[in-house]
Amino acid sequence: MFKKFKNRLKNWTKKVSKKTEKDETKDIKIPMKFDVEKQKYESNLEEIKKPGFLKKVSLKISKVKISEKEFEIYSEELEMLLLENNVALEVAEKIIRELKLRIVGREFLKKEIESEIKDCFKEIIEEILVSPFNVVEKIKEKLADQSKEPYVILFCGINGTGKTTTIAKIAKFLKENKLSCVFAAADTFRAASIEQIKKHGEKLDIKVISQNYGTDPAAVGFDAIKYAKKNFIDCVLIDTAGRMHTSKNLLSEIEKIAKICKPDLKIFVGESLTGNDVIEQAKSFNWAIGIDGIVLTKADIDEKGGTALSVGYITKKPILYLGIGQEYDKIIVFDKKKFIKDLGL
Ligand SMILES: Nc1nc2c(ncn2[C@@H]2O[C@H](COP(=O)(O)OP(=O)(O)OP(=O)(O)O)[C@@H](O)[C@H]2O)c(=O)[nH]1
Ligand SMILES: [Mg+2]
Repeated sequence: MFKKFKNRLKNWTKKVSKKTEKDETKDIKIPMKFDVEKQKYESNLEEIKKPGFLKKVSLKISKVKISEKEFEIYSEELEMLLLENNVALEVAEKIIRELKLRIVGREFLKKEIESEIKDCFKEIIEEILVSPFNVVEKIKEKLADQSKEPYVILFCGINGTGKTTTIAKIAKFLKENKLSCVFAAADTFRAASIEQIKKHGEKLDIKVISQNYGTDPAAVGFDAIKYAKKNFIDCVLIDTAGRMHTSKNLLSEIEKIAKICKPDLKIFVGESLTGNDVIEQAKSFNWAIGIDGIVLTKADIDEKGGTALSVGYITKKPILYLGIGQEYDKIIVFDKKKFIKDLGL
């Protein structure tokens, strides 16, 4: 994730700080600043005596300002960079607006400008990313409160985004956290979907509740919940058929599943790679059933990473997990701090 984005963002901050180097010394107040620097160097008087020290100090204390006009030039380039890396227009504009507020007209020490711009960026990204909640804790809270009711998670999304694989990965992750699961094979539409989830069930030693193809998916979910209650299983993970977010009929079908199964958590599964499309999908599913969180899959093959930055901000829902490969353990809990670090900030 981020390979290209990270490098180009780094180059951009470098470029802005380099350009401002040309403006340098015109508004430096050497005596006052020298005193400040002198204090810093008090403990090392020997250093001060060395030839060239004054020049070194004045370089450190050179001040620069970025004017609104300069910022406009650079922000155009930044906007392109963000858009090219799958950041949605609305989010790119927000980033630029916030950055402008933070850096235009402010005096920077020349030696610090690059790191200051990076810090501003970091602050903005931190604000934009919705903080995820801890799913395991949520499950344990419910089980502690109403011990007879299982925790129900419904997965939705368009075709082939990785819903079924994500369910298997999450089941393994929950098992490692001492939570038992049952799968509801509620994709009764796509050929071989029931066999696919049964295979995962066999491999992970997880019971799969299924009916025939063509049956009502809500009934399958309901059966699985009944089974979990009877057998003291902690969680029910409901797989659903991939459906286009533009199809009203299919969205009303998932609405029905949600109405009948009353999930505690509705997770939208989207592909990290698909940029603005995934945002439109998340918006549609959110409109239909009110999603609680997002899993972005295929982050391992996404070099851009901007979708992760945008989808949460636009839907105001947190990214909970990132899928980073096809195997069961290729899932990570979404971590804002790590995400920002990976962005090179
Ligand atoms: N590289 C990579 N591949 C993934 C990831 N998650 C899922 N896949 C692959 O994506 C393909 C589709 O995965 P499924 O789990 O069947 O997707 P689905 O959303 O259930 O598909 P439908 O049920 O047909 O809508 C499979 O080949 C998975 O192995 C991921 O995080 N990274
Ligand atoms: Mg599936």
